[in-house]
Amino acid sequence: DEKPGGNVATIVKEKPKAKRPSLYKVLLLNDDYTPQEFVVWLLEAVFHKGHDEALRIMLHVHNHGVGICGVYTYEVAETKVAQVLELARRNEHPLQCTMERE
Ligand code: NFA
Repeated sequence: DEKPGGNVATIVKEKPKAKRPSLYKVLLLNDDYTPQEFVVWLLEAVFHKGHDEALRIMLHVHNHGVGICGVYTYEVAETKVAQVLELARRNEHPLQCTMERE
């Protein structure tokens, strides 16, 4: 819409800023009382692991003291931790679960 010599608008295409969300590891902690089969069941139910993978993760936690159940965005990780703690509490197991930024 400009006459010669007038202002010429420069159109700058802004790059869509796709900020990747921070990711959080959900960690399961070993204890001496929670039954192994409860941990396997929980890994299947809460973290959608197949039976073999659930067994592998449970044994890793049992043998090493801590293990990763999965990696999620903040709110999903927070929900998983809350679900684990509530299921452990309801079943009177001392199982502990926490999250840590990757
Ligand atoms: N260490 C527990 C037991 O021998 C099993 C367990 C595994 C507990 C992983 C918590 C996490 N009964």
